[in-house]
Amino acid sequence: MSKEILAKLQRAVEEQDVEAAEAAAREAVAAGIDPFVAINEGLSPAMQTISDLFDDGELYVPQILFAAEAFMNAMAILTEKLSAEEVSKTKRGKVIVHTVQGDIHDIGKNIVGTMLTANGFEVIDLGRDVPIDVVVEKAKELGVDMVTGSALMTTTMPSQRDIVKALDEEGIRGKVKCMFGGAPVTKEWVDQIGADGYASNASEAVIVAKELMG
Ligand code: B12
Repeated sequence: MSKEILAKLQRAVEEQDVEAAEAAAREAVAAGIDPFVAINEGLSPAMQTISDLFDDGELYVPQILFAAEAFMNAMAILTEKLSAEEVSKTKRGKVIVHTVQGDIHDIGKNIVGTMLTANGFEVIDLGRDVPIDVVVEKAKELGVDMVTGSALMTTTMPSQRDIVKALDEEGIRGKVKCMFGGAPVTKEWVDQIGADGYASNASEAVIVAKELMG
C-alpha cells in the first residue's frame, strides 16, 4: 500500500503533474507514511529522473518548472504537520540554509533544509540568490551555529568561498561552521575554500551537520 503511494508520488513528479503530486502527498499523509521516506523514496528519485532527462535534452525548461512545482507542493503537504511537531523538539543548533548569490536553483536546498529540520536543527531559510552580505549579517544577528549554502552552477560556486572569507573578516568564522553542497560542488572544493563540511545529498548533510555540531 505505502509502496503504491510512493510510486504514485514519483510518477506524478516525473510526469510534471502538479495536481497528481499534491493528491499523492495527501494520500501519503493520510496513510501515515513518514514524510522523509516519502521525500527520499518518492520525490527525490523523481527529481533525479527529471535532471537526467533535462541533461539528455529530452525535457525543456517549462517541463522542469512544472516538475519543480509538483515537487515543492508535494513536499509542503508532506511536511506541514511535521514543522509543528518539530518546533517543540530540543534543537541541535541554529542553521542558515540558502542558495548562493546569483543562483536560483532551490530544490536541493529545500530538501536539505527539510531534512535538517526533521533532525532537530533550527533552520533559518534565507531563500535563493541571497547576497553574501545578507548571509553574513543574518549569521551575526541571529547568532547561528552553522551557515550552509547550495550552489548548482560552476559560476556561482565562488560565492561559497566568499562567504567563508566574509565570515572571517567579520571575526565570527571561529563560531560559525560552514557546510556547502550542490551538484557541481565537491569535497575537494570545500576543503580548498577552507569550509568545514560537504555532503553530496540531504541524508549525508544531516550526518555531517551532526558531526560538525559535536
Ligand atoms: C531544475 C533546474 C532548473 C530550474 C530550477 C527550479 C528551482 N526552483 O530550483 C530552472 C528551470 C528555473 C533552472 C534555471 C536555470 N538553470 Co538550471 N537546472 C535544473 C536541473 C535540471 C535540476 C536541478 C535540480 O533541482 N536537481 C534536483 C536536486 C534534488 O538536486 P541538487 O540540487 O543537486 O541537490 C542535492 C545535492 O546536490 C545536495 N545539495 C544541494 N544543496 C546542498 C546544500 C548543502 C549545504 C549540502 C550539504 C548539500 C546540498 O543535496 C540535494 C538533495 O540530495 C539542473 C541539472 C542538474 N543535473 O543538476 C540544471 C542546471 C543546474 N541549470 C543550469 C543552468 C545553466 C540554468 C540557467 C542559467 C539556464 C538559463 N540559461 O536561464 C538558469 C539559472 C538562472 C540562475 N541565475 O540561477 C546548468 C548549470 C551549468 C553550470 N554552469 O554549472 C545545469 C547543470 C543544466 C545543464 N546541464 O546545463 N534550472
